[in-house]
Amino acid sequence: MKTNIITIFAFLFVAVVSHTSFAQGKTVKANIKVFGNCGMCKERIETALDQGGVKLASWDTKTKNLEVVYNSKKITEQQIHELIAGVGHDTDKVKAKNEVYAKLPFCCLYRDHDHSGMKDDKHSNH
Ligand SMILES: [Cu+2]
Repeated sequence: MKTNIITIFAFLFVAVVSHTSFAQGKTVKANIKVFGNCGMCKERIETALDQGGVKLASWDTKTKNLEVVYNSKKITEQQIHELIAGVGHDTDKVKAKNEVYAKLPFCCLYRDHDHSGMKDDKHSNH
């Protein structure tokens, strides 16, 4: 009988410890390829990620790389992809819906035009 009680306590201990580490979550850093053109895209992408759980989101207009730091307990990488696609930007995993993409300003239509050689100030007043 005594062994049984010890076993139960051991199980409880393991359960409490694993639950605690899950509750705290983990800070995860990820690099995600996000398609876009200009400074407006950058603002749109980063604003979409202005969410609880996202600690840092920085998109580079030239490399199309999004650096994101998030708490894995509050948000998943999949949700981050969906948030970006939700504002009209394709990622390497999730594509934006055509109707959302079609509403983007002309200069942001990255599927049809490549503005990588253009300076941002040339199309900031559209
Ligand atoms: Cu843009």
